[in-house]
Amino acid sequence: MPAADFRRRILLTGFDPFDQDAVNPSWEVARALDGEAVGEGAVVQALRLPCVFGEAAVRLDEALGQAPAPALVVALGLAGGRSEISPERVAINVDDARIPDNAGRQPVDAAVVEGGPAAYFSTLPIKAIVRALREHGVPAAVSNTAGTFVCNHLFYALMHRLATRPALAGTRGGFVHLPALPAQAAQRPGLPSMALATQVEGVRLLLRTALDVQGSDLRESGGALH
Ligand code: PCA
Repeated sequence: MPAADFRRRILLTGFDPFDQDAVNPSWEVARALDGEAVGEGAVVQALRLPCVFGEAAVRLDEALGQAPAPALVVALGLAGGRSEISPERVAINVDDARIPDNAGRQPVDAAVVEGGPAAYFSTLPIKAIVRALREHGVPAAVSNTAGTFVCNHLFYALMHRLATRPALAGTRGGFVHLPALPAQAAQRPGLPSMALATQVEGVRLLLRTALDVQGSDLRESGGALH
């Protein structure tokens, strides 16, 4: 059997462009890392998801169901206006769309999972990730809200699967928002941005940190007053 068959799988998702954008850094970063080996014997599998409520989670489910179960699942999305790579702390059980998704859906105050818990915490070591990125010169900060659009929807759906499916009991996962790309900022003066190469390096580092840090996360503040 080839060595690759023994490798652990890291599922790394990115989204289609949305809201009239031509590009989404989350997919550009995921595809740049597709097939790359991270740490000891883990390999990245990139997955492109539609920016559509419901469908994004269905496509994620298909990839989660493949064998072997992934060791790590990191979902990426764009947070236009942020200047740092931001691991999200918490997913909430709410869809409340300010704009329509790519299929024209615009749910308001709907549950992601009917009857599900109000929220799930990321099981990524978000503090250790922020520390590692900053030490390597990549701007990063914990985020305490993933919003209420498709990113939070996917994040909640992911954490619900990881929490409830026995086959995924050993899988860690979470969501990370990325800044816009410079080309996007050029179209919208004043929008913070980060070069693709820096974003790719940051996500590479965060995957390595997530594999390396087992057990409890660092204990240092990543809080916000509001
Ligand atoms: N960002 C949006 C959805 C897709 C994406 O990349 C969000 O933050 O919800």
